Amino acid sequence: MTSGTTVTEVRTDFLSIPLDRPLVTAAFPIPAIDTALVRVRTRDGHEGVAWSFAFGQGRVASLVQFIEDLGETLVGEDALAREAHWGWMAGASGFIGRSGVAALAMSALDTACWDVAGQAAGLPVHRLLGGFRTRIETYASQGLWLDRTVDELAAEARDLVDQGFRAVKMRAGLPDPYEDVLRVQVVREAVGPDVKLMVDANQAWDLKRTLHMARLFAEHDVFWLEEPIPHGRVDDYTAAAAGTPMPLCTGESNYFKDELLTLARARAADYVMPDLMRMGGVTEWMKAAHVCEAFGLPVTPHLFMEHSAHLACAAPNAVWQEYQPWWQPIMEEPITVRDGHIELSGEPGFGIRLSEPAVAKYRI
Ligand code: SMN
Ligand code: MG
Repeated sequence: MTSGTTVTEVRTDFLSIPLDRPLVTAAFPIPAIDTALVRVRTRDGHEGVAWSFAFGQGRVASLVQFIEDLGETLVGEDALAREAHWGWMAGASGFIGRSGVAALAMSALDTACWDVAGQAAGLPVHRLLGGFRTRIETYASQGLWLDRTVDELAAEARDLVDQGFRAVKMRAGLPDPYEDVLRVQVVREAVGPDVKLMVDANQAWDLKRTLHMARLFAEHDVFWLEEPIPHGRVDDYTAAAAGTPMPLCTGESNYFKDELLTLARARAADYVMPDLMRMGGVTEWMKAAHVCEAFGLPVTPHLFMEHSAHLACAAPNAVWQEYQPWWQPIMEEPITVRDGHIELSGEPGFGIRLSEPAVAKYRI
C-alpha cells in the first residue's frame, strides 16, 4: 500500500560551508563545516531536510556514500515508519559497527523523516513530540575559541553579550593551566557577573587535572565544566562529578541511549549533552532524553539548533540549546533569538527553508 508519505527520492548533497576563520579546540582545528545534506521527498510533495557533518572532505565523502546506501532502502517505504526504519538501519549497520559513520548517516535520514512527519501532520516537530514549550534558553557557542588572544576573547565576549546572549561558552585545554585560568577570568570580566559562562575542555585532561582546574575556575563562577576527560572514562567522570565545585557536563561524544544510560547510572554528569548525530537521529534522541529524565538529569542538546531546539522544546528535562550558526548560511531565514531564547515558529516540520542559491554555492 502506498500513501502520500511514501518516499519517492532521497537526495544527498555534499556541501563545504566555509568559516571566517578555522575553529580551534583542544581536540583539533576545524577549517570548514563539511556537510552531507539530506532531503527525503515524498509522493505528496513533502521534503524532509536534515544533515550530518564531519571534519574533512574525505570523511564526509564516506558519510555521503553511507547515507546513499541506507537511503535507497527508504525509497518506496512510508517515511512515517520511523521506528521501523531506525531498527532496520541499525541492523544493517551492525556488522561494521553502528556508531561512527553509520550513526551519522542514520541521524540525517531519521531526522529528515521526522521533518516529513511534522509536515504531513501540519504540526511543528516540537508539538508533535511533546509540546512542552515553544522557546528554549540558548548559549552562544560560536566564539571564544582556543586560538583567540586574551584581547580578542574580551572583545568577542562583549560582542556576544551585546547581541543579546545571556550565556556564553568558551574553550579551555591549553598546555599551561594558568593560561586557561587567565582566559576564564578575562571572559568573566568582559561579560560581567550576570551572564552564565560555560567552559568546554574537549577531553583534554585527566581526572586530577580536571579537579585542579575546576577549583581554579570556581572563583570565576563557571556555570558548567564540559567534557574535561576522554569521554569513555566513566569512572573518572563519576569522580569528577562528585568532586568539582561546579556542575559537570558530558555526553556529546557518546553514542545512543545505552551510553547515556551508563553515564546516568554512574552519576557521571550533572548535565547530559546528547548529540543528534551520535544518537542516530530524533527517534533515539528523544528516548535518550527520557532515560535521563528517569534519573532526574537535565539534557542540553549538542549543536544542530535548527533541529535540536525542537527536541529541547518537546522534552521537559531539556535546558540550554547550544547556539552554533554553522548551517545558517544555507537557510532562507535565520533562527530567532530573543531575550536569550531561541523561539520556534508554528511552521510544520522543523520549519527549515533552504536557500537553494546558497546550497548551490557550497556544493562540491
Ligand atoms: C565542539 C563540538 C564540535 C566541534 C567543535 C566544538 C564543542 C561543543 O565540544 O560542545 O560545541
Ligand atoms: Mg563540547
